[in-house]
Amino acid sequence: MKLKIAIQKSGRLSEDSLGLLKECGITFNNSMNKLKAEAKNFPLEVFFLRDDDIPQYVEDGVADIGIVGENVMLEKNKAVNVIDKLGFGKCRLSIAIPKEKKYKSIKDLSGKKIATSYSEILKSFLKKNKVKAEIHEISGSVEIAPGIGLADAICDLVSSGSTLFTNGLKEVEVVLKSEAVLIANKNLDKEKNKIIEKLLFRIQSVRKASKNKYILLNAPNENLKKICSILPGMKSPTILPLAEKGWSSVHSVLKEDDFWEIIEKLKENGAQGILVVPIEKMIV
Ligand code: PRT
Ligand code: ZN
Repeated sequence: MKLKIAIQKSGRLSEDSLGLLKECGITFNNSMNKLKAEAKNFPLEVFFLRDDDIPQYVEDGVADIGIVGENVMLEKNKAVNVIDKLGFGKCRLSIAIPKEKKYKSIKDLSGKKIATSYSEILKSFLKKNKVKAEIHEISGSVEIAPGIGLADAICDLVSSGSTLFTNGLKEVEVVLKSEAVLIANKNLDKEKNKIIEKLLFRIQSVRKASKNKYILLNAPNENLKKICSILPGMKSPTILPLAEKGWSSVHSVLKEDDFWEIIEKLKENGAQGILVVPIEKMIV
């Protein structure tokens, strides 16, 4: 029995999707530019597909699970379960207008023509906000629509914002924040769910590890109590005596988000020789 996973064949999510499986210790036999690949050391078969097709394939059970942007999942509105957020492919779906146009509130979109490839998501966003606007569905190069007189506004994905900028547009509303998610078919049997559980355990260990750093530092013994109270640690920090009298080595785990703040406090409290190293896997 093999679990079938659908991932994007070539695009923004391809490298990270495959990279995640590899970080989970899963390796593959055949070359990657085919339609399918079989894992050597895990009951997994990978299908490489266009991202737009992934929700449908997962709903139909052609693939058991899939990795796709939340934006695509919501737009396609298929009956699938979301099992986990994956932390990559982050972007937002936003409404933008020509930068010289005035904008006070969402009401300013009333009666306007908005070009988008995300008409379903946009439709429900406008409805929720009680705005009546015309949606003009186009499949690509949405950002040029206002410039060629096709629309007054656009609703498209944004990450750095440079595409909007170079097209003379400004972001006025965030419709949705999105990242890659792991979706699953709704009717999987026990055996497949077991494989998913195993895979999910590995994914979560990899994700946790990437969010945390291992820290080693030297501290004078009289400051140890204070330094330990600054460090969160998985349980409590490890303390080892140094050869030099009156000093100890302290080891712990830090969250990436708290990193700079904690480092500063540690320095203020006499920590020296601070080393911060990445963690590959983290099992808690
Ligand atoms: O061929 P296939 O249909 O599989 O791929 P695709 O061309 O439809 O999708 P692709 O590879 O472009 O994107 C796949 C997924 O990546 C999207 O569905 C999102 O979930 C996610 N993602 C993250 C993005 C972006 N960031 C992103 N910036 N998808 C698209 N963009 C585009 C956006 O449409 C705009 O044209 O990048 C441009 C804006 O980028 P900035 O950095 O200039 O703001
Ligand atoms: Zn696509």
